[in-house]
Parts: sequence; C-alpha cells; structure tokens
Amino acid sequence: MSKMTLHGIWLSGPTYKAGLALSLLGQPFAYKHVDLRAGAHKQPAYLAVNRYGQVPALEDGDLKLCQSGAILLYLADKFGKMGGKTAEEKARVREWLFWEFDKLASNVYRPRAIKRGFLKAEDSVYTMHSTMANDALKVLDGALAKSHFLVGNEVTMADVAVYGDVAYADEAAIDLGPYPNVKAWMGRVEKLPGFKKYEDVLPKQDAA
Ligand SMILES: N[C@@H](CCC(=O)N[C@@H](CS)C(=O)NCC(=O)O)C(=O)O
Repeated sequence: MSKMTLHGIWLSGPTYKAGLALSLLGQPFAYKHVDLRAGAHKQPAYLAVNRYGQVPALEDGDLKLCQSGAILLYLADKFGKMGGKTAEEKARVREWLFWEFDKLASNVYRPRAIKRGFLKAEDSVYTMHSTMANDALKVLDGALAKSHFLVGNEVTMADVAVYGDVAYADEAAIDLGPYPNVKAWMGRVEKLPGFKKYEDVLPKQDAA
C-alpha cells in the first residue's frame, strides 16, 4: 500500500488533527508543506487538491480529500478503527465533530491567531471568541466528567478533533484551570501510543 500524502502547514490546527489521526493509527505519511504566507493555497496546483484553497488535504491514491473532519472519518472507515464500534457510537463521533467545529474550533483558533500575531483584531473580537470558547469548554468538561473518552471507552476521531482544538488553548491564552475533566482527558490522550504534539507530528517542510 503506498503512503498517503498530507498537505498542510505545521502551525495549522486542522492539519494537526489529520496528522495526529495518522500517527495514532500508526500510519506513516508523506507530507507537502503548503506555504500559506506565499499564497500557495490559492494557486491552481493546490486548488486541484483542495478546491476550497485551505489546508489540510489528504491524498490517498487518486482520492483528494479536504476538510479535517471528513479526513478523520475517512481514515476511521479505511482502517476500521477510531470511528466508533456500534451504529450509535459512529453517530456520536459525528455529533462531536460537527459540534467541535461549530462551537470550539474557531473560538480557540481565532484567539490563538490574535495572540500569535497572525490576525489583527480589536480586543472585543478576542473577548467574543474566548467567551464562546469558555462556553464550549464548560459543555466539554461536563461530558468528560462522565467518561474517559468522548465516545465509548476508547479513543475515537471525536477525541482527535476536539484535542486538536484544546491543544491550542494555552497559545490562545484561554485558561483550562476551570476544566479539570478536560485537563485529565488531555493527559489520557497524550499517553496514547502514537500521540505526538503538533510540532512533532507535522514537518516544517516537504517530507517523503
Ligand atoms: N474546516 C476546515 C478549516 C481549514 C482551515 O481553516 N484552514 C486554514 C489554516 S488553519 C486555512 O487554510 N486558511 C486559509 C484560507 O482559509 O484561505 C477544516 O477543518 O479542514
């Protein structure tokens, strides 16, 4: 089986989700660095891989797939792992994926982009997103009070997607102190075989 190729940039949270999923699945992958600052994501060569002009994208043979949530579900189906065991678990994984992109991802990523200087915005924009992130973190903390992982007893793509948001809370200056269940769950995810931090899973340039 030839290696899949992940296209992305190491600072991108959605790219981290795809890279982390591959790493937890024990799947080595080739990597193509997409230079967002140079506008590479809007050039025809890359638009042929991801029509939305965003990272990440995953190539598996002739298949070119975008949207990190869709990539995670594809990998779960392909390898028959981390997608949930029963029909209900599979549906719950999808619920979390839709929820996290609606309520959590951009409310962590935008404050992070502001704090890191990638995005210029008024203080009120930071406050709005970080307030919404805290609302979502309360929901997450409540769910994780009841179970070790988000769906069932084992890690699923729901954990990967949500971890790929909260991993950036520190850089976003969002305090996880009030969410002890989230912190304990992060510790469990970080102990999984194949777990890597974003700086370690995503190369900074092309890799074979
Ligand atoms: N919903 C998409 C979001 C991807 C996304 O926002 N990627 C950012 C980098 S982190 C990007 O490509 N930004 C450039 C742009 O949107 O033009 C996913 O989960 O894959």
